[in-house]
Amino acid sequence: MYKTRKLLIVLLLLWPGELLCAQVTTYTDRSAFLADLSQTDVTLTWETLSADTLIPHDDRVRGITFSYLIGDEILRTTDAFAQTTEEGKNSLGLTGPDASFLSGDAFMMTFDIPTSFVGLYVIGSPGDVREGDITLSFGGGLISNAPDPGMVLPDGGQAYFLGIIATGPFSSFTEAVLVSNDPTGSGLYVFNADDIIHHGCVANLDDYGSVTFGDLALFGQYWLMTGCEACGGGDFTGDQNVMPDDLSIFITDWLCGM
Ligand SMILES: [Ca+2]
Ligand SMILES: [Ca+2]
Ligand SMILES: [Ca+2]
Repeated sequence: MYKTRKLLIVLLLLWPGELLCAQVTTYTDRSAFLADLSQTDVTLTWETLSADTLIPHDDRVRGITFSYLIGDEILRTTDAFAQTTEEGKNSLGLTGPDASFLSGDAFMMTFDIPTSFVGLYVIGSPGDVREGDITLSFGGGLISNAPDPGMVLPDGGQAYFLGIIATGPFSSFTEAVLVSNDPTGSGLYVFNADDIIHHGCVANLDDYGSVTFGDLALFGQYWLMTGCEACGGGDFTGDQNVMPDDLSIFITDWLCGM
């Protein structure tokens, strides 16, 4: 009996880190990451929110809960910087005067729908972020930023992609953490985060659970509207109209996340 208990304790200690360890592949090249995805991906670009929207600790935005403890600062969207897309306006920063994270800051993301992959951009000022400064951890894997940015933005901002894909029989997880290193403890660089990619449901318009009747009701509010910009998220094709081509995408996504 004693031996059985001991074995059980050892098994629990090993669970899931050793017994169910997923294999992870890490990426600093966004195109290579996207090419390897095997599930539907959604991207939190922050564009459906107004600039300066506050995201308090443990608040949820489009299926991701953000948890952090960064002094008395609060996460917020900001339009102060150039974007990774021409039409983009917002990225994620903090309430401080520079609207950015400071080296040493960290936050955790908890996903409503378990995902086997997470990717995002961190964007620093020209020449500020050095190789390995910022690390994403997910599914038992870690990836830090490369020495050179994957993208240089019109205002000189340098965007570094961090991505992790887990594979194997136990490869879905609900948590990822972004950590920025600051060996001096006094702050070396500032950065923003954007374009958070994870497995999700495009048509999850109420940001809650899976794609069901609540989402259908929201979609219905915008049905056949034209020139409605984000259209409550119901314009999946990006033409600012909610038409049969959007409905077709909604139907494809029906019950996604169940
Ligand atoms: Ca954005
Ligand atoms: Ca939903
Ligand atoms: Ca549309």
